[in-house]
Amino acid sequence: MLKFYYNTAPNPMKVALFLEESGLPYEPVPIDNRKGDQHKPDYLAINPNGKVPAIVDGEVTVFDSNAILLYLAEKTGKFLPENTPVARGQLLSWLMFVATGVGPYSGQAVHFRHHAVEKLRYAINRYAYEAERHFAILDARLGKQRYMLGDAYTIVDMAVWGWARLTPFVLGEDDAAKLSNLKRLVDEISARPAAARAIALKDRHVFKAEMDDEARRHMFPQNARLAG
Ligand SMILES: N[C@@H](CCC(=O)N[C@@H](CS)C(=O)NCC(=O)O)C(=O)O
Repeated sequence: MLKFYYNTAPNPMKVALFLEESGLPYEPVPIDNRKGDQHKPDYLAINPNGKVPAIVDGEVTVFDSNAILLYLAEKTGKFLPENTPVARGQLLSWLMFVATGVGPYSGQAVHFRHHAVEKLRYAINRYAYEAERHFAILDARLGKQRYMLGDAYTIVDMAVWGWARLTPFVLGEDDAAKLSNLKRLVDEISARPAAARAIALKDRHVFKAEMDDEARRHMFPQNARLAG
């Protein structure tokens, strides 16, 4: 059975949503980042980047959330746009936009706003600005059409949902509230039974809740270089 290495962070949750939407049988395998599971040799053999998510599907291993979404969509033939060069161009563009822009800028915005050992006004402003700018591009598109690629719900909407459901945490409540079209999509997807099942995965395993010294040591190893 397909193994899904996960925790409840935004990138694994996109894949959890696809797995629940598609009905593919899978075994969720917890990777507790706050306990350092992501750095263990067995897991690094699956994902050399030491992050979640990853999947092992028979002899196929795939890591990076949007790569997994594309792999699973092509495997099942589900949640893809029509098979034309024009639609595929849009699919790849928006999938990569989320992978290389929305995700990384949101991640860094969260880091500097909530976790950095020094509260750096310049860094907080830089990443908040870029995260907000990326979400505003999604919001503008969703002001013109129901889903990211048009009339059909696809893996791009799932990729967007992973991060967009956390905009209050990423951007702050006030700036998140301005993204009304994005919120409409998030609310619609979150109301789907598959999303409820994906979110309920958090109850299947116990993950370390505290962001204490041990968790910071595993998640922010760069801090060791600041010591001394
Ligand atoms: N590009 C990767 C990023 C994965 C990523 O950053 N995952 C985070 C959780 S959302 C993680 O595992 N962080 C653990 C760490 O940095 O130690 C993807 O889209 O899957």
